[in-house]
Amino acid sequence: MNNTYRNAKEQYAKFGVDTEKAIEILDAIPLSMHCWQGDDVGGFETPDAILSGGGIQTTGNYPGKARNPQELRADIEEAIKYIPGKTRLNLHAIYGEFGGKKVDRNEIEYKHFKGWVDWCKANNMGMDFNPTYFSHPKAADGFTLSSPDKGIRDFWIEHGIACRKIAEKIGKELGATVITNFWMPDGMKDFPADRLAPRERMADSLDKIMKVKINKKYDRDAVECKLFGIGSESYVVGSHEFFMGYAVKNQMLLTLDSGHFHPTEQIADKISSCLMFVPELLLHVSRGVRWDSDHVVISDDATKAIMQEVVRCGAIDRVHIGMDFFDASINRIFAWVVGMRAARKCLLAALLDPVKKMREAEDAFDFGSRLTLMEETSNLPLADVWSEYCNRASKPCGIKLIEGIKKYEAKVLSKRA
Ligand code: RNT
Ligand code: ZN
Repeated sequence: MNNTYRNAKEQYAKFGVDTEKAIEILDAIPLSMHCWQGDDVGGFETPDAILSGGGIQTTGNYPGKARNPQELRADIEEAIKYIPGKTRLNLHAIYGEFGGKKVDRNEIEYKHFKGWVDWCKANNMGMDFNPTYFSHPKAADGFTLSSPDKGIRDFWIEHGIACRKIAEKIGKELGATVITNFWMPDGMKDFPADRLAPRERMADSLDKIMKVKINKKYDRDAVECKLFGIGSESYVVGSHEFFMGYAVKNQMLLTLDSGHFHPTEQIADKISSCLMFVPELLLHVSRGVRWDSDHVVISDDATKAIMQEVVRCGAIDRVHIGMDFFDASINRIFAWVVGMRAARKCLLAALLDPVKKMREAEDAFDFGSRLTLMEETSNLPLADVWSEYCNRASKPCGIKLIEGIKKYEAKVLSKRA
């Protein structure tokens, strides 16, 4: 324990906060790292899926993106050298290993993901899963599970069922629960003449997917809402109200993505309300700049507020935290590392808040003391606690981190055509 940390520990203790306890809790909280930052949401289908039809978009073409599962795994291994704490892998269905063959989305099986499971086992990582309802000819019209065409709906229903079965088997193999997240891009660019029918079809399709019995010990399903996307500005079938209702009705997980609401609306305030009516939540921590742009997460106010709510609701066990950003304009390892570290740093900040004292003041209607506590603790030496935590986890900080990743870039990434 060095002097800087000892000093920080004393300063927090004055507010009744135990930094050791905070570090211990922090280290056990899993964060799910999304595979799709590594190759700009491309995946490994044959022929390559081109990011499209999804109302999502990557921008930038920084060299060195992963071109196959081996490269993606090597890159994730590199990123993890700089990411402290428990990291899970969040995989999309298009990232299966299809052996150069065309395997359509409704035909995928566990065997296509076995390589990932073995790798996760070897790296002591849990796994999460996502059906891929975009970048596919049958999603090109902008509709999948809510399509007016029964053939299209049936195809995507089969995909959803296949994914739940794969996730269940992954969970069984890993001996740990997989969270499977359903996000469908379905929506319209311009004002619809019928907002109801697509929603009825979406609910009906999801019912058919969820009807298939899956062991909840190994797989639990989440539905992700969204306000708008590129090409679905006027109407998204799976809106917040739609999926909040669907999740409450079916007692499944609701996914809140920080980029999926009005640009000035934040998800932090929604967490406590949603937790009252759904069993668990999945978070997609992202950073929208003026729109759902999926910038790399940083320790900004919005992210801090999200983590505060998770901690203050006492909901660490009921809120699964996943990342969802994809910046193709910078070295992708930096993107992962910065985003994952920022999310965890915000969690640490939340765990170091003098919540007990603030609540005592609040219950006594002493809002002046509450505000003062917030402000006076806002610049306590969080960085020193963070460095101590990273040291203990043998993860470099600061300049060393930049140097390390740059070395990998020179040695590995820059050699990729
Ligand atoms: C899109 C959703 C969704 C995707 C990933 C790739 O707006 O946020 O979660 O980003 O599934
Ligand atoms: Zn998301």
